[in-house]
Amino acid sequence: MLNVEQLLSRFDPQTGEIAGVPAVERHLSDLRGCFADAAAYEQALAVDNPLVYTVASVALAGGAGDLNYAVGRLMPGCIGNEFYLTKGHFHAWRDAAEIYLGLSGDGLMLLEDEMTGESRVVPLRPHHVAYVPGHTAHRTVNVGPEPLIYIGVYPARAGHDYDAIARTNFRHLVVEHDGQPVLIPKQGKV
Ligand code: M6P
Ligand code: ZN
Repeated sequence: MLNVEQLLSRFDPQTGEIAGVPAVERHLSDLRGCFADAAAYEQALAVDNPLVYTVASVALAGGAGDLNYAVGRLMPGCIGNEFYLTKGHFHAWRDAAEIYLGLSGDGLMLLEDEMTGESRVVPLRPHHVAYVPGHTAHRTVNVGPEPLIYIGVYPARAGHDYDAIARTNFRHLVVEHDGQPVLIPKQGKV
C-alpha cells in the first residue's frame, strides 16, 4: 500500500505549492504561438521573459484506474489585450475527462470540442468545479488581478497532447474589453 506521504498531499491555495513537489515553470518564451497577436507577443518578449505559470504534479501510479493531479498557478497579465493563458492540450487518450477546482483568483476555462470545433467558457474560481469532457481541448485563462490557483484531477493514463491543438491554436480567445473578459473568434474584433 502507498505510504502516508503518498496518500496525502498538503498544498497552499494561495501560492499553488504542494509540499515537497517541484513545480514546472512556463515562461513567456515557452508560449510561442499561443497568443493571437504575434507582434504583441514578440514585443513583450523583447522586453522581458516573465514567469506565466507553474504546475506541480503528483503522479504516483499509472494503472488503468489511477488518478493524477496537478496544482496550477497562472499569473495575471495580458499580451496585447489577451489574458495570460496556459498552453492547453487534448488528452493523448482522448476519452479521458478531467475536473478542475478553483482554489483562488478569478479565471476561465476555454474548451474546444475536437469533432465540432465548438467553444465554451466556464468559470474557474473558488467554490466552482469545472468538468472537462473527453475529446475536448482545454486551456485556463486568468481574467483577474491576482494569481489564479486551481487543481486538475485526471486519469493517470490521460497523457498530454499539445501538438494537435498547437497546429491551429484555439479558435477563440479571451480578451479584456472595457474591463471585462470577452470571448471572441480568433479573427474577430470587439
Ligand atoms: C492542470 C492540469 C495539468 C496541466 C496544467 C497546465 O494543472 O491539467 O495536467 O499540465 O493544468 O496546462 P498545460 O499542460 O496545458 O500547460
Ligand atoms: Zn488535461
